[in-house]
Amino acid sequence: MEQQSSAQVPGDDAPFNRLLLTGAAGGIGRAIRHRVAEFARHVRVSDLPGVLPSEAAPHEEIAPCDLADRHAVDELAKDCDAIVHLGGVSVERPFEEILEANIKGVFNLYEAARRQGVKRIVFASSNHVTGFYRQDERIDADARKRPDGYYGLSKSFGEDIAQMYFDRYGIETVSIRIGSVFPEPKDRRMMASWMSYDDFHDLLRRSLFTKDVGHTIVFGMSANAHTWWDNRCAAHLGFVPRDSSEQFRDKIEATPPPAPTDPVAVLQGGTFTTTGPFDPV
Ligand code: NAI
Ligand code: 15L
Repeated sequence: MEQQSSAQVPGDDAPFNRLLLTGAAGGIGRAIRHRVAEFARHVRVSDLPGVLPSEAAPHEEIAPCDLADRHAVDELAKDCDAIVHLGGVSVERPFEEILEANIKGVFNLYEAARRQGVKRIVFASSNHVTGFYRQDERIDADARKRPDGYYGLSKSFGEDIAQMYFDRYGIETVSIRIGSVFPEPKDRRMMASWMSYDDFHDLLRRSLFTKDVGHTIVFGMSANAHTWWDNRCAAHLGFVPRDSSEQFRDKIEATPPPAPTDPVAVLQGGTFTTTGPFDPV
């Protein structure tokens, strides 16, 4: 269990009583788990059975759950005021895997939110909802979706279900079309798409606490020197990233460049645009 600093221990004045964090054992989940303590008195920490360490901080409840299990997800959302939904398959995979974790999973989550009275969700969407735009195009959240595979399709479905559950039931969501949240960019493409954990944390706070977001779509990126995304449609969140991928430029540019026609150099979705099909021809 990571050490908690006293500044991160929630007090009686924490804004939410109980926050649910799905995907808590994943890369982003591990990085932000201790930080979400400031958002709620109790944090329900969830991931697939068997992948979370059993130790919990005093404010945490460990709640293993397969998102594809509708009844279990309903129980998971009980008594929660808000949800940060990171759980699911995070790369391009055969449709059946995406269907269970991401499509049924996000449906189960929104149904549980409706039944349990959850009013705010932050959904980890992805830049792969618009992965077929070229890297020399600049798009905003109103641009037509161009998913680059089953994974991107599942995130597109997640955004649509978020819109529908706002229009029908008033459940508010911020869908963060995350670029690349890692300790540092891994290649030239990520020089444009990279987002630091600090910037992600700041955007998370704004996504949870800005009033009247309805369903807002925001691109999750740091203040990189060159970006493909324009966040004018999410200006009401007041998100101004502070970090930049520039600090990694020399290291990245010391690696061999891809061929100019390689999708990783041409399309915003990079290699996701060519992963699969998975079925034999
Ligand atoms: P990750 O793959 O490291 O973590 C995802 C977690 O979800 C894993 O711990 C996994 O066990 C869990 N999970 C998978 N299937 C599940 C199921 N059926 N039930 C319950 N839990 C399940 O991914 P990462 O990088 O931490 O990303 C978090 C979220 O953000 C994911 O939804 C991903 O699609 C999204 N995202 C991440 C980006 C990034 O740059 N890291 C970029 C764009 C989107
Ligand atoms: C994603 O959606 C993935 O979850 C992550 O693993 C990265 O590959 C990221 O997009 C990206 O586009 O760099």
